[in-house]
Amino acid sequence: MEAGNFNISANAQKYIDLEDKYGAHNYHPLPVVLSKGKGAFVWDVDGKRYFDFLSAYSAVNQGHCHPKIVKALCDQAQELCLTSRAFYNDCLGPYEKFVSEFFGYDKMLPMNSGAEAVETALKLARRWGYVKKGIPEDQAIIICCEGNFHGRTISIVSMSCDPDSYSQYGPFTPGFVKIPYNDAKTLEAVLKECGKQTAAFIVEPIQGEAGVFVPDEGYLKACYDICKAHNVLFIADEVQTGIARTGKMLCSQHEGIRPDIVILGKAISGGVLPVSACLADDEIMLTIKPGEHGSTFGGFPLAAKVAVAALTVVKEENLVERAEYLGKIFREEMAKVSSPFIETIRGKGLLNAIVIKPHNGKEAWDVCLKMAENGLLAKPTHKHIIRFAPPLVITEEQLREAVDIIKKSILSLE
Ligand code: IF1
Repeated sequence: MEAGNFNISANAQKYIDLEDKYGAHNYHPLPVVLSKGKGAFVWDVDGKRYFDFLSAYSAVNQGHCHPKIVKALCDQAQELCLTSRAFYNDCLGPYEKFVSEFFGYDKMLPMNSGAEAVETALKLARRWGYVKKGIPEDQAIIICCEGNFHGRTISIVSMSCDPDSYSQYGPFTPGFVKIPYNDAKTLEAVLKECGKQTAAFIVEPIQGEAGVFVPDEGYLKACYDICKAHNVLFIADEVQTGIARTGKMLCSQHEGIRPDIVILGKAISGGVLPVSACLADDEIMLTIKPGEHGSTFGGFPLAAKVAVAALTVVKEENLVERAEYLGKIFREEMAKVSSPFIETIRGKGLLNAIVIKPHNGKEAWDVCLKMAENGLLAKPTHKHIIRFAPPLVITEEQLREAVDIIKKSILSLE
């Protein structure tokens, strides 16, 4: 996509050229080169300030370079960085206790990327299916939803319906059955037919990548009840929706359900390190025995200290309440904008999106370039949907200033 008349300085172009020459071309970023972040803001290499309305896809809920989280990183980095799990250390146990109690589960299994935690959940579900449910070996089914995004490993893209995610990466991992999102009836029909062989149902409480697709009220609860009726595990992928983003600590809590397995990533570290985890109770978690799963860096001392600090900040700074309150203001203010570009505004808490109707030969990408010119960063997903997800530490005054930038940018393109 073109950069339009977006001005790229020689200084910025230098960095863009380096990535082009020496880096894989597996992304198409907006032509903005960042060098500093603090709170709800980032600055580019020329010193221009932007509101960050992507938050690294909801990894920076606590704001960029939060001092308490950075301090936890720096302090631990001078003591002990990595032991591997060949030995114990004085950080992992306290971390596991903290996280298990924070979310109310018996145990957690620490990993690094969100995809690794998703893979861990899939392995836990299959293992539980064989060991506890008695599904015949190698025949476990896991049901997933069309429009999902759970990461980019081969097994995860085996669940995907997006050719950009899966095409020419086959052969794919078997055992996944895809059903429409926001459709509990189909889940019930599929489980009536093959519930005995089904280990789990994996779902995003809100489909982020699909364009902040908020399911109907009661959908998650209905699916949860159907899973319970068929002795099927309910897995919530809260990598993007978790950690206060949608106005609850976990998005699943909007419907009062307690998933059998919760997958966390991104903001569990406040965007300081790749940290992820699976949460589950003993009946599920203890089906994996010593030496049957793990990772060199999973739960390492830096991650342990950073994640405890990051989760502490969420509570200390009331980020759940802030996301709920400020999200309402965002949607109310944007609903006041009358523009041929705006088709739909949707979201929960501070995970929102605007569906852009192309107009005047301009589309979502052009809106994002114009917002960048005006000092706000956001990026389209699936061509016509712009996700708006600022750090949850944004103040009401800053949010209103940002909304004015969004309005001004959209109106200027008409
Ligand atoms: C990219 C998308 C978002 C996720 C959910 C697991 C993962 C993700 C619900 C895997 C990761 C990231 C991946 C990142 C961009 C971003 C993304 F556009 F790719 F789809 F947020 F919507 N479950 N999402 O959203 O976590 O392995 O990345 O740590 O790949 O460009 P990860």
